[in-house]
Amino acid sequence: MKKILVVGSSGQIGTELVNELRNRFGRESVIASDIRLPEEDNSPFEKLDIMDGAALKSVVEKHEITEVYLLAALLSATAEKNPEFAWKLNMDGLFNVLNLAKDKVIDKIFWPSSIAVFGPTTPRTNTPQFTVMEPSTVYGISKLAGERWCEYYSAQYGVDVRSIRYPGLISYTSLPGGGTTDYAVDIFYSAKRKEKYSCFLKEDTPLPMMYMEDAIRATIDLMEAPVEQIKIKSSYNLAGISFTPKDIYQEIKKLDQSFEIEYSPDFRQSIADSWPGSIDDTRASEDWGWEAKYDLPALAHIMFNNVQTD
Ligand code: NAD
Ligand code: AKB
Repeated sequence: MKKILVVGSSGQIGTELVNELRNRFGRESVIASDIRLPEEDNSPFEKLDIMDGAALKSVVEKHEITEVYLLAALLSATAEKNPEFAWKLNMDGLFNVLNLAKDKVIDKIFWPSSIAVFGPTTPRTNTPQFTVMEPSTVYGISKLAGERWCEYYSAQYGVDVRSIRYPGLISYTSLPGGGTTDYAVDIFYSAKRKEKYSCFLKEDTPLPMMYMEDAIRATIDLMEAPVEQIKIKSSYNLAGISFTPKDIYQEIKKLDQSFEIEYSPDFRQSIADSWPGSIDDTRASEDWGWEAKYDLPALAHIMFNNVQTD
């Protein structure tokens, strides 16, 4: 019987992923876990530090877990402030889970990579699945190393590990956790509070983004696809919408004419400048049928109507 453990369940993705997995497979089949207690009742829940391999194994054995979704990590902006810890968390957590699968304690793993695996020497437009990858952030380096280890564990030990290079994810149920794409969520809170938004990126910085519902559907579709369809064992490119801060500002202004923005780029500008502006996700479409649903107007409309500012 399928029994899922989500590690990092209190974060931006985990909050929505746990809900959707429970809708599909039943509440008791999905165990949430994090070092941070959830804001709302998220039982069944285990307080778990992914860097503690013995504690992870004990939770997995206690609940007879068959699949792990590993979301715990430091994201790009936070990681730059603490590179050594980011490397440790992002890599040790992955090894602890990969080794459980190598030892046949669990059957399947989902581990997210990121557009951060690409770097300044990568073609920026319609970035191909296979291309130059020289990331310049500690976060990107950890994600690229993680991809190589996933492919290695698949080839050497037959581990079934599946991965997506998520673009920046946009959602209203929980706040993002310290990334460079966070501006595209923050901007809606300013708009709803009727405050001028101070954007930490320049107006003409294109980045790949995606509405969370698309990302959750992609994640579960990938995990549920027959194993023979999963041809890429490192991580799949995934595309949703590409836009600049100016594009999203203009979209929100259609919903509130009085909304204003100013641009005050900080250290995150150089991170954004090193990433692609758009992504070619043909292989995800061909191998397991991926197709994005949400465009920029739909995303802006949903976000504007749903962010809670009190
Ligand atoms: P987040 O920061 O919102 O959530 C991460 C969660 O992990 C937090 O709740 C945190 O408390 C928990 N955590 C941190 N250290 C932990 C530890 N030692 N043990 C257990 N839990 C721990 O991040 P997110 O946006 O939900 O991202 C999840 C994953 O998806 C990460 O690997 C991230 O790199 C990847 N990703 C996210 C995006 C995005 O836009 N959100 C894009 C690309 C990739
Ligand atoms: C970040 O900005 O760090 C994340 C990501 C694209 O990986 N949202």
